[in-house]
Amino acid sequence: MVFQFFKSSYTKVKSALSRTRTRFFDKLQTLFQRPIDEETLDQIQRVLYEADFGVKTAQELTAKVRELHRSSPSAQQQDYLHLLKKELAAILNQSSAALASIEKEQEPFVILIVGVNGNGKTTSLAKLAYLFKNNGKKVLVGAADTFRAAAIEQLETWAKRIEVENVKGQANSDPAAVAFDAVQAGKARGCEIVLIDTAGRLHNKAPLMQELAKIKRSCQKASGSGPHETLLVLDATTGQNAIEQAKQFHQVTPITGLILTKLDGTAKGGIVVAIARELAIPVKFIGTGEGIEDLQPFDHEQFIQGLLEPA
Ligand SMILES: Nc1nc2c(ncn2[C@@H]2O[C@H](COP(=O)(O)OP(=O)(O)OP(=O)(O)O)[C@@H](O)[C@H]2O)c(=O)[nH]1
Ligand SMILES: [Mg+2]
Repeated sequence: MVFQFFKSSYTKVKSALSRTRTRFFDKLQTLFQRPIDEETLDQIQRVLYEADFGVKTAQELTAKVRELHRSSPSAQQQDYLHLLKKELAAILNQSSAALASIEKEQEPFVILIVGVNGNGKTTSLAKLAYLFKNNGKKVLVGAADTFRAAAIEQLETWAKRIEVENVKGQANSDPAAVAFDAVQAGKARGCEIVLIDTAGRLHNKAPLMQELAKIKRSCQKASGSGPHETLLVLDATTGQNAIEQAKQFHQVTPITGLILTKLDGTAKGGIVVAIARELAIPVKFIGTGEGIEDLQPFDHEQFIQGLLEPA
């Protein structure tokens, strides 16, 4: 199965980046109009750092600006912006937003959603389910967050609203068993996509991380070939800590892609670049709001344009 229908809406990406753009791009534009001396370069580096691009990237990009100024002292604002766009593209280009593809006989396509508490797992899962549903896929969601009764209800409410199948267990029951049942039910009911929600867990709590590995094995056992994607949900507003979370989750259960939520809620959208730089895991989707349609496949060209072009 190949998911060619995922198209990113630039209007949504641009609107989600508006806070970052006002805090970062506007300052940068002003700085590029000044003489590029050491003080201006310091400020450029600070602006990059404050937007969460990460120390290394902030230093390197500033060094590139210095180099351009040395080699072409007459360079203008547009030349510097062009340089930054090119450098960012080189960093972001490395990751592909495409979901894995599977053969028809391996269906259902199983996606496991994991992450730290409150990062936006359940909401992103519902948004993804909606995206698949709207593209003609038969979808089932499994409520393997059995830790909180409210979580089971939350997913059930979404499932009813977007009209997809739902499998749930009892509160406090074994989440691995619910995941197993959900995949089995997906198979039996001829679903093409099964999305499994899991409880929020702190990346430094070993028993909870082991539980995740067990849930994953359960999906494997039930589907034979899945989970085909294990997507880690990161909250863009948590800044550099998101990178640490990703490293720890990846160690316990290999992550195939990231969903970076709440880009609309931060002025530090540079975190996308820091993540691409630090982790060999592609950002596959970005969360651009709380609504059901506010999930976009990550398109690095749109992202750079949204960041470095006037509104
Ligand atoms: N603004 C904004 N809010 C979001 C986004 N994604 C999720 N949220 C909000 O974040 C809050 C938490 O979302 P949930 O989906 O319940 O998070 P969770 O990771 O499932 O939480 P736990 O199950 O408690 O670990 C909700 O209020 C969501 O509406 C986003 O992209 N933008
Ligand atoms: Mg949840």
